[in-house]
Amino acid sequence: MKRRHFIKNASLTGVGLAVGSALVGCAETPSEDKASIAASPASLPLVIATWHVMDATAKAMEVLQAGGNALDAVEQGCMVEEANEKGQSVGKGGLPDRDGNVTLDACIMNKHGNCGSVVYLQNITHAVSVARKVMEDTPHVMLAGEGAKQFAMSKGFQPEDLLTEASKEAWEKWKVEAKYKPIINIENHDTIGMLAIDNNGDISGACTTSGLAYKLGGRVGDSPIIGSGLFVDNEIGACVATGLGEEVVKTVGSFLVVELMRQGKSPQEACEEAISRIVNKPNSDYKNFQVGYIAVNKKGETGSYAIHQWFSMTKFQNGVNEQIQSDYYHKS
Ligand code: SD4
Repeated sequence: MKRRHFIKNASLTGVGLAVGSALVGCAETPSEDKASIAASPASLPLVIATWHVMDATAKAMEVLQAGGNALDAVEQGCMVEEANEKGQSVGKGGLPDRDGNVTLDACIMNKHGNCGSVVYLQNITHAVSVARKVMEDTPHVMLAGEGAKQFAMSKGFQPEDLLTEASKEAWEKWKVEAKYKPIINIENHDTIGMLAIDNNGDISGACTTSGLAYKLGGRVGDSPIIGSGLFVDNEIGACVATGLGEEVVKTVGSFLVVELMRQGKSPQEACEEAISRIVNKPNSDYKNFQVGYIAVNKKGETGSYAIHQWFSMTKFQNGVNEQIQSDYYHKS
């Protein structure tokens, strides 16, 4: 299994929705090369992504090595996972909300600080590409729901049923086990966030997700929220988040990481500080949820950090495409 499942109980204040938590999943063989070790002076181009997504980083690197820019690289890299029906996380095959609807959130941000985003998008596999069209072809940043879908179709995206047999079965099983009660259930978190620096030294990022499995209908997480799920500042660096989006939004996590890098912190230090803002809140329930960040600075140094074990980053640089096990906060 290449993805992790966070399983346990955690109630989301106000909506009585239980969202997942403790990590019982698994990661691929961790590299000894911990992300906390400072990166050596980087050679470009460079791609990093959340979790174990080597096909996606390979695609992004192929784009960069062919002379493509970082924006094309992150879009095409994320599209690999969106099209992967076996990954029940992103795009086609994503796990649905509790009513059985697959709803996607995605965003993209370029070297100029321009961005586009879609929230609660249905029936369109490549949400990241729709987000790019929002950025490039409209005066807006964000389109939601039916409007986002209509916009996508006007741009030639074909509507399709994103609920695969496997995801439908998982949802039906969830309904039986959880008795469709909104307090205790099992959730999977999944997202791909990707950051790239191209041969010109320019940075772009993207993030795409089906969000929390079995979420309330209408729920939107951090992933399409610029500054929370993703932030790029071409002068400084970039960050992308994964995990329980509500906690990322509350701390505007990705923007925070980039601002910390602006103040002189390394990507690793900045990710650690952003996690500490979450876990050190009064009454933080951090033992029952996961958040992870990956970041890159203008020098091509990278970092990653999470609350819990098993978060990882895939990094493709200098001809090596590898999974790097992330350091984490909660060690006991
Ligand atoms: C969300 N942050 O919708 C996303 C979920 C996620 O790995 O990252 N899963 O809250």
